[in-house]
Amino acid sequence: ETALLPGCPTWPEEFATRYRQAGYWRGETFGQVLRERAQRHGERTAIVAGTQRWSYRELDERADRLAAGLQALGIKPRDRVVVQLPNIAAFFEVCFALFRLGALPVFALPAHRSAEISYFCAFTEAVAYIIPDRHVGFDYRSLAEQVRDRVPGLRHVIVAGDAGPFTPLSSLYASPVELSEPSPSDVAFFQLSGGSTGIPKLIPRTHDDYIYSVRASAEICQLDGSSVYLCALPAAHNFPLSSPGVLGTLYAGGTTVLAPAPSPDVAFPLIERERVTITALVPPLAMIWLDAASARRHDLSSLRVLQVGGAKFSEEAARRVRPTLGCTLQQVFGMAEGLVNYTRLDDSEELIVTTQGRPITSDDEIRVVDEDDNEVAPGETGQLLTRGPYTIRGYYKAETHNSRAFTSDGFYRTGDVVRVTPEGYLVVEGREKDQINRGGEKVAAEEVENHLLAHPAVHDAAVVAIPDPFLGERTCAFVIPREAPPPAASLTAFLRERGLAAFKIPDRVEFVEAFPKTGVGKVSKKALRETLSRRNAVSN
Ligand code: J2J
Repeated sequence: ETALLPGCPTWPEEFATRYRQAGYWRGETFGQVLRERAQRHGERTAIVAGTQRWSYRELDERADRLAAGLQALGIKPRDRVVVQLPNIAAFFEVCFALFRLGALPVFALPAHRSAEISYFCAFTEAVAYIIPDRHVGFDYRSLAEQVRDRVPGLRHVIVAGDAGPFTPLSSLYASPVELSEPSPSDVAFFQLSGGSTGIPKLIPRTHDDYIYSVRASAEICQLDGSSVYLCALPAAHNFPLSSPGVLGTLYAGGTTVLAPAPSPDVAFPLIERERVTITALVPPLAMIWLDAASARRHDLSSLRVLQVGGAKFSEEAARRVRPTLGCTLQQVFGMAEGLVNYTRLDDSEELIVTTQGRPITSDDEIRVVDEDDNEVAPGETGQLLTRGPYTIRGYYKAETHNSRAFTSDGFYRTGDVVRVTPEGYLVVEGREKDQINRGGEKVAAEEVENHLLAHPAVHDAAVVAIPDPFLGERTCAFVIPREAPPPAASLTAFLRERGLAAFKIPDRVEFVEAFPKTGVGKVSKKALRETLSRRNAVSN
């Protein structure tokens, strides 16, 4: 047994043994899963993207050839590689090539910009950064130039498409070479945390734990070889990647269709053409789909399951899914750190529309606690703590933060406020962490505050959520200016120039002279949110 990558906390041996004995961890790697599927049903279609259709055999061969080429470039097992690819077929050949090589993808989102990407590259000491040439009007090669200037350790920029000054992905296909299999208990890749701190946190996931969550999720969603999964959300996100997502579909031998955008005008023709059976959305998109589906311009009759998660889906909208789309709603309450809850396909409509589901397995330990970590009475609301066979025991290289984000006995503090129904289902009632959930996109308040504080006219800043009928929440930055307030637009432009992803730019800026304080002298974000509703009442 080899040790885990340094900087990655792991499960104590007694838990690891238990999870193996219970059959959760089976000692498989992602590379082996693909190999086995290619041998079993090589001619089935694995990936559809635009006019490309790759069979399992083709995906398998491409991964082998790319792995050889990446190795020839000098990329070694455990090297970190920041992967920022949108929903294109190359995403998956790159993933599996890296898995086979034992190199570790760091999954960035297409929306990330130079502030985030430079940080990921520097913090993980990445040797390579893999991008598309362009995507929805944005040129990732110019982003890569900025990142390369800021992170000298980055040795390679690899481009799917027109590479410009960088290395074309297409130049890397080489004759397959013999590679040693990575250890299933070692880290396979890094996911990003939604975060609640000043700097983003990285989540180490192992082959063993992630394959378990993917396999069990595929079973819960009843995926098989006839399943067709439409990947409409960005594939790098934990939800469309693993719940059961693209990897679950692959595990089951089904077909994944990659949608370049999640809008009905792009997704509906794909559902009709490819006879899609299951897809996953965040609540704002689900509402757009419900409105568009009423027009009935496309045949969506193949759709059996619509998964909605990432943020709370209102009961009102949830009730519209079956009558409007003729399929089952599945609520999914998950997190990149591990724990995923699903309503089950055969649950009563009442459970499906009023809860966020229950954990994958009874070995997902759930505790609902008060401020002093004491368990609340059954059915009462409290903070959710969890521990289990696919929930991490700590973030990558974050010892100090880990001692706060995990209990001493290894429970992850999710920061979510929930209650458990008599059926054992979770209902998300709120949040205790300092994060804004902008329609499923997570914004760590402190991260944005730190960027605002870098502006010369800003004395202090506090970022809070404001309710929004469409996104659920939007962001508002309260700013104490040093002197006369600068134009709000100059502050948001400043954040953009610093290379912050667009979804983190405050939707609204309010100038104040001081922040309301709590009893212990901390900024009261609750009082700030109330300030806003008062100001709105005055201006309306
Ligand atoms: C309320 N809040 C939710 C829900 C997530 C599957 C599905 C989602 C994610 C995800 C994921 C919610 N109702 N249905 O990784 O595999 C909020 C909670 C949670 C945080 C995690 C998956 N579903 N949330 O959203 O890491 O606050 O993962 O702690 O991006 O999203 O965010 P993230």
